[in-house]
Amino acid sequence: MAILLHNAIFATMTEGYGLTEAAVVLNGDKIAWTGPLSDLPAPYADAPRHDLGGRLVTPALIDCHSHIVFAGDRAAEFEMRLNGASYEEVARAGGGILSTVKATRAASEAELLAQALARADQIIAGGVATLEIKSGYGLTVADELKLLRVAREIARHRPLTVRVTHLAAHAIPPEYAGRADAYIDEVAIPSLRTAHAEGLIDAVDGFCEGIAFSPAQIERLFLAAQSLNLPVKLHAEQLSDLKGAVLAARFNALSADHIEYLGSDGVAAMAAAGTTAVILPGAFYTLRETQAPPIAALRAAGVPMAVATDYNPGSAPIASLTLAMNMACTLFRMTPLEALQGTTTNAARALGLTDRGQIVLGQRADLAIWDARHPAELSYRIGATPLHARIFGGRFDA
Ligand code: DI6
Ligand code: FE
Repeated sequence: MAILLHNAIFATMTEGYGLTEAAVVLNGDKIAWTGPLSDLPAPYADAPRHDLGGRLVTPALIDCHSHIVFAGDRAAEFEMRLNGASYEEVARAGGGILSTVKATRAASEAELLAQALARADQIIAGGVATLEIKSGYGLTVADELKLLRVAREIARHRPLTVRVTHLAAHAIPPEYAGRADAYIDEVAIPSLRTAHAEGLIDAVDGFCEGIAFSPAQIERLFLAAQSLNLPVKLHAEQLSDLKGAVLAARFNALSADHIEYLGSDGVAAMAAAGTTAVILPGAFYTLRETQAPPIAALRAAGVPMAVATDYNPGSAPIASLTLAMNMACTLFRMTPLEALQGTTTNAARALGLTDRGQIVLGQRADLAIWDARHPAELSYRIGATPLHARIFGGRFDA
């Protein structure tokens, strides 16, 4: 079933914004034709026409880094930090990630799914059609598998493509305190093998940080991922420079994420490997960090930059991808064009997807229609989501 979209400004995201007023035909779940309405091929002459009233149309947004499968919330921790505690102090005091782990382990799969679906709905309402979701709040083999199943299940309930990432190497649970190597051997790697065998995962991630796992521990996990032919990603250089991005690049990682403390060696390694930088200003903002990622150096080196929410209960309780774009511009001096590339073409790249992120022939028919005239408005507005309508797989949302 084909539909025709016209009277709109399309940001095709080819060579910059790639703005055009040409018409677009969607056929099934693919973009089937673009061009001036006067050249419409005969087979599409009778396709239902949608006059978009001069609105802006972009590829549907892609949120390439989130942790939305968890139970509970961390409003109390938010308050604790406002009373003076640092993120690391909260984590070392057994709070932080571990309080979410406790609540998540206690929750049933059905409860986790219901909570995750509510968060997915918030994200979809922001114009997103592809969402990456990580595990990482279970931290036992059984609980990590539980989270991964819930993440996979979401796409069966919502018009959304979900890419699932294994993140058992997210934190060291209390029962493994001081035994991070044993955790990698007994939980992270076995859960990875089982999850892969059950078809639950698309990529493997880890948290390389003083409060989490060392580069040597991450390397053992990455070797296991490599033996299963699974692509890797890494939370790297968020709070310190452990050279995680250099390690990730050595494994041809899809992305290195956060990277506030990335050095010039990391920038060069990512550029050489084609690893995408995933910029997460929501966490930087929430933690009131002061060291911004080296955007100018990444730009100069030609490292592709993506922007994501990092939606999680601790460091980034942010559901809005356009707000993350605004923060990337205002806090990190990314340009509105880079911010939109970061949630379309480069976000697809960070997930290893080549079938989406641009409005061109043959790409998936996932589009966002905005109450806006120029793409810079998406990064410029704060606290309003100017989404007019969303199209997923060639169909308007009901
Ligand atoms: N880095 C982060 O910012 C989040 N995870 C990570 O590896 C924090 C997750 C949390 O605090 O719950
Ligand atoms: Fe994260």
